[in-house]
Amino acid sequence: MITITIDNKIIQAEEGKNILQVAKENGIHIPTFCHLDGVHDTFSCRICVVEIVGSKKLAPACNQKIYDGMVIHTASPDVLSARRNIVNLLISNGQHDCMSCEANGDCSLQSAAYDLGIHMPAFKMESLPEQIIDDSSVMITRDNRKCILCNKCVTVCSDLVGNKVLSVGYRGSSSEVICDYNDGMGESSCVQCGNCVQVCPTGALVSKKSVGKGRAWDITKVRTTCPYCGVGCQMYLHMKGDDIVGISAVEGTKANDGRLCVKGRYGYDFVRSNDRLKTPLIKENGVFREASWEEALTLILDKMNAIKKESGPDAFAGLSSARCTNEENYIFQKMMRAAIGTNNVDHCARLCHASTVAGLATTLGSGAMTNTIDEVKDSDLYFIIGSNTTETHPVIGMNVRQGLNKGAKLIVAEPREIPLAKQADLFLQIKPGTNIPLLNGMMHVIIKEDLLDKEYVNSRTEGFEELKEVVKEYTPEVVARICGIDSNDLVKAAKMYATAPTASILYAMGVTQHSSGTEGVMSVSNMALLCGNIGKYACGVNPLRGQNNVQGACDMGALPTDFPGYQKVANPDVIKKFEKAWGVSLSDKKGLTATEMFEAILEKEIRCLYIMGENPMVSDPDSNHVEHSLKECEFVVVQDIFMTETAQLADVVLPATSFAEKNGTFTNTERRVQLVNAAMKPIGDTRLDYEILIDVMKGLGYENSFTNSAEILEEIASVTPSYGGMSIDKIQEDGIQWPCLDKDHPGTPILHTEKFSRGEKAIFKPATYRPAEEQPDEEYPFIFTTGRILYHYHTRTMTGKVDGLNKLSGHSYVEMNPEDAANLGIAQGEIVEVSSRRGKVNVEAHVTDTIEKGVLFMPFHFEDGKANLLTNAALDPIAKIPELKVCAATVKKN
Ligand SMILES: Nc1nc2c(c(=O)[nH]1)N[C@H]1C(S)=C(S)[C@@H](COP(=O)(O)OP(=O)(O)OC[C@H]3O[C@@H](n4cnc5c(=O)[nH]c(N)nc54)[C@H](O)[C@@H]3O)O[C@H]1N2
Ligand SMILES: Nc1nc2c(c(=O)[nH]1)N[C@H]1C(S)=C(S)[C@@H](COP(=O)(O)OP(=O)(O)OC[C@H]3O[C@@H](n4cnc5c(=O)[nH]c(N)nc54)[C@H](O)[C@@H]3O)O[C@H]1N2
Ligand code: SF4
Ligand code: SF4
Ligand code: SF4
Ligand SMILES: [Mo]
Repeated sequence: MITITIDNKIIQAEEGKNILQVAKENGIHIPTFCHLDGVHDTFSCRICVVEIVGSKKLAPACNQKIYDGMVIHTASPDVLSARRNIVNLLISNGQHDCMSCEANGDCSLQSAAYDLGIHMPAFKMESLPEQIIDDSSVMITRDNRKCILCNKCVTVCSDLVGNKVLSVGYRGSSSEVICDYNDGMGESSCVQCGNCVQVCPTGALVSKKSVGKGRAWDITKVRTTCPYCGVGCQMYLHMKGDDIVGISAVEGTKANDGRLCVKGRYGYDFVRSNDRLKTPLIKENGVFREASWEEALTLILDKMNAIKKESGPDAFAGLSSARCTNEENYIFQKMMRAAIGTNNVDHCARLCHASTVAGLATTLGSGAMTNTIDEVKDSDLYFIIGSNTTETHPVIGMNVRQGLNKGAKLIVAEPREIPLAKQADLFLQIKPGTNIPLLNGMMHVIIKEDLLDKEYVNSRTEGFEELKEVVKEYTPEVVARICGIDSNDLVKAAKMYATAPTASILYAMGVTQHSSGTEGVMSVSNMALLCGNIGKYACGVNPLRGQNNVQGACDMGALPTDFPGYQKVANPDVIKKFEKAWGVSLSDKKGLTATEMFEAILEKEIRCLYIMGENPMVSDPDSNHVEHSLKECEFVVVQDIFMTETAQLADVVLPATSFAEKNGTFTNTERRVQLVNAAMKPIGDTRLDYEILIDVMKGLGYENSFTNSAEILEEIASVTPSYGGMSIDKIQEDGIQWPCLDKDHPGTPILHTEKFSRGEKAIFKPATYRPAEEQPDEEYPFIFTTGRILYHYHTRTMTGKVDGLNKLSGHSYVEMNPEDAANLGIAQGEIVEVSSRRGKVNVEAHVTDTIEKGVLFMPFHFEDGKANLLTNAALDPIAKIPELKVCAATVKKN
C-alpha cells in the first residue's frame, strides 16, 4: 500500500493501480468515455485527464499508475479547460438530439457536458460528414452521428464476444465504426448479442426494443438469472412498473462477466405476452373452460385420490421441470415421493444429459462439469465434440473465442461445420453416431505414441489395462473409415490433445443423445483421464448442461433413481434418512424414466400424469407415439405458463408464474447456485409453481409448513450434503458452486482435485463401437440428425413470442449438401418432404456445404415441420436417453 493525495484527500491505495481505479474506489468522479476495466486501455478519449503535481503535462487517469506521494487534482482549471475542449469538439462533430435520444439520462457525453456547464457546442462545423442511420439489424440501431469513436464497441465485439464484426473504417476525420466490410449491421456477421450496445457511452448504439419505453430515471433494475440456457447469465431486468423494457448484463460476475446472448438480452416478450395462461382451465367434452383455483384443485384431488385408492401410488408419474427453480423441483419430487408414494418422477434431463449423469458418475463419481465457465478462456486447447457452443451456450462460446484470441488451439469433432469449426485448427467432420470410434482411435494413438500421463494413470486411475486392450483395434485407418475422416487428422488430433499443457473438453448433445450415449460419455472421460486432464485448472471434462436449471433439477432428485444430492433410492439407509426427514414411509422401488412413462401409459400401468413445465409433444422423439400415449392417459395435469401442444391434451391446465415473477435459485452448468428474484407481481391468476404443488400435497394428505422459497432451500440444505451450506444469504452476488458442505464452506470451483468423488481413484470404462440403432438403407438412405439454432429455444413457447427472434428465424428447415440437392433436383429454399419410418414433414431446403453428403439436419424447435415426428425413440440401455441425433430418413422433391 502506498499513500497518494487526490483533490486534497489522503488515500491509501494498492501499488500498481491506475488513478482512475483508485479515484473510483474512493468515490471521486473522473469522467471517462473509452475505458473498459482490464480490457480496453486505449486512453483515446482523453476526457479523464488529471493534473499531477510536478508534471508539466495533463495525464489520462486510466493510463497513469499511482506512485507513493503522488498528488493529483482532478478538477483544476487546466483539467476543466481541457475537458471542455474535448467535449465541445465531440458534440460539435456530431448530432446530439438529447431531447429525443434514447440514451438521455444514461449518456456519458451528456453527463460530462452537464458537469462542465456546456449548453451549446462551442464550434460550428461548416458541414458534417454524411452519416446514415443503420437500421438494418433486427435488434440494434446504429447512429454514427452520435458516435464519439471511443472504440469500446469494437473491443467488446472482438475481444470479449470474439465475433470481430466491428472495426473503425476510413481515415482521419472520416473515421467511423463499420460492420464487416462496411455492410449494414443486419447483413453483417453480427449475432445481435447487444454487448456493444451495453458498453456504448452514448446513443450511437441502441436496442430497438427499448426505444420509447422509458428513460433511465423511470427504470428500476432487478437482478436475476437468465431463464434460457445453462450458462446462468446474471442479468438486470429493467422494469418500468410491471413492464420489462430492457435487459442488461451484470458486470464482474463469474458466469458471464457483463455479457449476454441475443435470447438473454432480447428474448423477454413472453413474460407479458397476451398468450400467457391466466386462469386454470378444465376440459369438458373436449373443450377447455376457465375455472377457479378451488374448482380446478378440487377436481384434480378428487381424481388423484380416487386413482391412488384404486391403483396405488405407482399408477402416477410426474415430469418435473428444468425451467423451474431448485425449490420447485425439490417440492415436485417430494410430492411424488412423500405425498403420492412413488419414484416415478423424472424430467427432460432424460432427453439431454442422462447419459452424462450415468456415465460420469460411474467413471469419476459426479456427473457434472468438472471446471468453471470463467476458466474456459485460459485453456491452451479446446476439444469440442458434439457441442455447437457459440449457438447453444453462447457466453461459453465467447470464452472459447477469448482463448483463441490468446493463441489457444481448437479441435472440433462434428458432422456439421458449425461456426466454431471455421476457426478450428483441426475440424474432424465425423459421421453422426461415430464418437466412440473417434475417441478410441485418439486413445489408440496416444498410447502408441506414449503420450499418456503415466504418473497420473498410475496414481489416480484404475482399469487402464482393459482400456488398452479395447482401443488396440482402433487403428487410425479403421477409425478413419468408420468416421469418414482422414487418418492423418486423427493422429494429429490425438497428438494435439495429449501434448497441450492444459486441455478442456467441451461436449453436449452430439455425445449424449445416442443409444450408446453413456458409453460415449465414458469414452470422453477415458481420454481426459489418460492425459491427466481432470482435477486441474483450465482442463476437465465439461458437459455443457442445457436448460437454465437442469443441473438443479437433477441435484434436487427429480430422477426416478435418486433423492436430492444423488442419494440412491436403492440404498436402504437413504430411504430411512428421508422417511425420518419427511415423516412418511417411502417407496424403495426404482421409478420409471420419462421415456418409459409413455409406454407405461399405453400398458395401463400409469393412469395419471402430472407435467410441470415440459412440452413432450414437441420435444420427445416420435411425436405420434407421444400423442397417442397422452390421449390414452386417463388423467393428465399440465402446469405451464402457456397453452402448449402438450397442455392441449391435458384434462386440467394450471397457470404458473414465470421466472420474472418468482424468487428462488437456479443451478447453472458449472454447479453454481444463483438467485432468481421476482421483478413483478404475478400475471392474472397465476400462482407460484411450488405454492400450487404444496396445495396439491395438502389435498393428498401431506402438509408442508413452507411460507416462502428460502425456507424450502433450508430444508434442501438439511437433507442434501452437497447443498449443505447453501442459503439465500450465502449465495448473494456471485452464487456458490457445489459441493458446499456447510455454512463456512467456500464452494468448489474444480472437482476431483485431490481425489475423485467416486472414491480414491477414477476408473476407465472402455467401450466398443456399436452403430446407431437405425442405419441408412435403400428406402431411407440419409442419416438424419437434429439440434438447435441460436435464435430459438426448444419448443419456442418463449422465444416464439418474440417478434425479433421470429424475424431472425421463423420456421423449420432441413439442411442438406449441395450434391445431394443436385442429385434430387432440389433447389435452395424449395419446400421438400422429409420422412422416416415414423412420419413425414414438409420443410424448406437449406442447401449448404457445411453439412456432408448423406446427412440431413433439422432444428427441432418448430411446430411446422416438427423434427420429432421423424426421430427414433430407441433408447440407450443404461441412461434410457433416446437416440435424437441419428435415424434413417429420406428427402424428396414435392
Ligand atoms: N439457442 C439455444 N440454446 C440452447 C438450447 C436451445 O434450444 N436453443 N437448448 C439448451 C439445451 S437444453 C441443451 S441440452 C443444449 C444443447 O446444446 P448442443 O448440444 O450444443 O446443441 P445441439 O444442436 O442439440 O447439438 C450439438 C451438435 O451436435 C452435433 N451432432 C449430431 N450428431 C453428432 C454426433 O454423432 N457426434 C458429434 N460429435 N456431434 C454430433 C450437431 O451437428 C450439433 O451441431 O443447448 C442449450 N442451449
Ligand atoms: N429432436 C430433438 N428433440 C429434442 C432434443 C434434440 O436435440 N433433438 N433435445 C432434447 C433436450 S436436450 C431437451 S432439454 C428437451 C427439452 O424439452 P422440454 O423441456 O419439453 O422443452 P421446453 O420447450 O423447454 O419446455 C419447457 C416448458 O416449460 C414451460 N415453462 C417455462 N417456464 C416455466 C415456469 O416457470 N413454470 C412452469 N410451470 N412452466 C414453465 C414452457 O412454457 C415450456 O412449455 O428437448 C429434447 N428434444
Ligand atoms: S451485437 Fe454482438 S456481435 Fe453484433 S456487433 Fe455488437 S457485440 Fe458484435
Ligand atoms: S458506437 Fe458507441 S461504443 Fe462504439 S465507438 Fe461509437 S460511441 Fe464508442
Ligand atoms: S448464454 Fe444462455 S444464460 Fe446467457 S444470456 Fe444467453 S441464453 Fe441466457
Ligand atoms: Mo437439454
